[in-house]
Amino acid sequence: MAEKYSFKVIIIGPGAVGKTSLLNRFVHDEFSLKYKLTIGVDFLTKTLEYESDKFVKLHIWDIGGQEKFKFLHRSFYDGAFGALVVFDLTRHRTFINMKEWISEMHSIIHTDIPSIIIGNKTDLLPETGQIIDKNEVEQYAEKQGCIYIETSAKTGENVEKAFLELTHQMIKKMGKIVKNSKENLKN
Ligand code: G3D
Ligand code: MG
Repeated sequence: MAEKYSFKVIIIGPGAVGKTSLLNRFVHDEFSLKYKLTIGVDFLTKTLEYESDKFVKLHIWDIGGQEKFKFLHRSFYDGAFGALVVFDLTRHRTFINMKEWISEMHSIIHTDIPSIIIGNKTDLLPETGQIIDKNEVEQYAEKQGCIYIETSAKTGENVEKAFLELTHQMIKKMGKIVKNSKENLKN
């Protein structure tokens, strides 16, 4: 299996929104307490078939227990080519905090990288009701030039879709970079 590209992807957002669970669902197709074992691991790798017979290798970095240690964030962001920014649909505060994560990302990585905003824990909505106004999130995402996707790491709903969408955006961006550099070489 030949991968054409290999990308560093980061998962950021406030604590307990489900970042590690989403990663575990995507990489191992599991939602269980075992995910706790991944804490302390810098990244997980997964090869994804993004189009028929075309593969990409994702190195997905989980901010893990380092959320609180802002001085470590710079090296975490270093070299990231795509980001999943997660909040918890059942806690409004996490939507506010998620915006601070996006600001921090922009202040550290000066170029725009493909990013997806994720509202996680849809499985709990029948219990909690709609706490966060979906229109508000969609408007915010549009302003940031991001797509907004609602997921559940517990049921698996939309998890693969979110990673796949991000991958397509990264491939597109990489295609443009390659094309520009070829043109620059010619000139
Ligand atoms: P984090 O990595 O962002 O800190 P975790 O978040 O993945 O550790 O998840 C925090 C808690 O939310 C965990 O519960 C986890 O099981 C739960 N969780 C994560 N995603 C979902 C989801 O989609 N649906 C539901 N219902 N719960 C989710 P505990 O109880 O172990 O703290
Ligand atoms: Mg975690």
